[in-house]
Amino acid sequence: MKGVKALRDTIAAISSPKGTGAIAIIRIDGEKSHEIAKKLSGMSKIEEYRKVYHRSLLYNNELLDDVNIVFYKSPNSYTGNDLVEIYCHGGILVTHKILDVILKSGARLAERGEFTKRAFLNGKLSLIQAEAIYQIIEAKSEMSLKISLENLKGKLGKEIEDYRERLLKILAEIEVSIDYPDDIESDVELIFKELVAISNIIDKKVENSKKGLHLSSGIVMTIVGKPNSGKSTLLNRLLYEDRAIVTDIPGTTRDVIKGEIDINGIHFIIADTAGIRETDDFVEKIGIERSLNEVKKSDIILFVLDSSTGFTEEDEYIYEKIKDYNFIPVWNKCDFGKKVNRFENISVKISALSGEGLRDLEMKILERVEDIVKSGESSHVTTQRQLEILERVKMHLNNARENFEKGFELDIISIDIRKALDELDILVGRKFGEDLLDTIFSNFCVGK
Ligand SMILES: Nc1nc2c(ncn2[C@@H]2O[C@H](COP(=O)(O)OP(=O)(O)OP(=O)(O)O)[C@@H](O)[C@H]2O)c(=O)[nH]1
Ligand SMILES: [Mg+2]
Repeated sequence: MKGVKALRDTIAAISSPKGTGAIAIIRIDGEKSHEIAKKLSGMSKIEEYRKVYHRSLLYNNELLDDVNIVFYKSPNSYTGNDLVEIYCHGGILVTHKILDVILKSGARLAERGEFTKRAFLNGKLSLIQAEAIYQIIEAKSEMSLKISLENLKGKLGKEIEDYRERLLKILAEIEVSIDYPDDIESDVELIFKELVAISNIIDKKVENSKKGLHLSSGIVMTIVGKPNSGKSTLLNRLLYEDRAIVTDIPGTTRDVIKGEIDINGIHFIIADTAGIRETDDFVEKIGIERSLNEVKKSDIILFVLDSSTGFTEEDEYIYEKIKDYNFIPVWNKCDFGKKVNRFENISVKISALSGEGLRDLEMKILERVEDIVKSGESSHVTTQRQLEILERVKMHLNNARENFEKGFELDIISIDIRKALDELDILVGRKFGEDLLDTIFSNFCVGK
């Protein structure tokens, strides 16, 4: 923290997206925010806070715009400081002229995420809530949006508070046991039980968080199959756009082509790949290597088969490569051919060309990713930073548990519990360093 001044000096920024819109929002925060806005709007006194005032903004007698202004009085604002929001017309020029005048009147341009950083430093938000705000803005799927909203509402924070309290209680009981070592045989038993219980909860949370984090960036789905089976046609169909080149020449797709889709609110990163076959063509070979590489990174694979040719040796070759992965056999061109001679019961029959069977395929995909989705739905941490900390909590608690089992002294065991507690404090932002805050808030946009 650069001292209290850094928290209260006057900053301003455009908080709405760049570009033209119906309305733009300019925020001013800090000591001089009210004074600046009053001067520009010709208001001698603020009658009421959090009320919308319709005023003209003037600077050196020049009319800047007709705007709505809301004044927030510390501590009842987003940042906890005196804050002003100006809603002006959403033109690029008009917005920048107003910001310019505000800066000339004594504000400085806000850094990325500085409003939210102030909210955190003023105790309006926990670090987890501040991070949740960023996640809400960035959310790509309904599910990650839902989890981030829950985290903003404090769900995760409360859970972590609960872990903290339970660990503190364990520490207190260890103290008692050390002070009164005689009558505590059964208490030690209880302490151990509680330690195991909470370390199990954290283990589970780490596991769910990993899956959840993965989920929020998108489930990775790869389309593979022999050349000409209709993979690119399927990609285009799933994306509702002509992304990949489709021809009847086998070996058309050479590189991996990616797109993103939502199916029932779940986000997928989907990759079309070069048709896999044995070939002497140098470029095609590289493409095929890339296809096989994509397979390794996939959560789910769509194995596209051609029902006009039936299952061939080429398909067998591909099957050998993907059989240990989570794959769905997809018999394509069902409008055209009927040679469905493998995976009869577990496959989906579609026509990528006409769209027939696509809904069945989507349902099958959802069925297959159900496990990933379920763990992603439960409350979890949503950033890499949070996950790394939680993993350290897990490690310390597992150490404590092992030391207990090895019969170590209670005060040795309490060292690891304290370390776990420290990490939990860092997680919610009870303890923090300036560089940590810089890293977190520099991801935000200006004006947030
Ligand atoms: N009748 C019919 N033709 C299809 C269907 N899907 C794709 N095709 C045709 O099959 C040919 C190959 O389609 P692509 O989508 O390019 O096949 P691919 O699997 O991407 O081929 P490569 O990139 O060469 O590996 C094209 O002529 C498509 O129009 C389908 O469901 N029915
Ligand atoms: Mg293709």
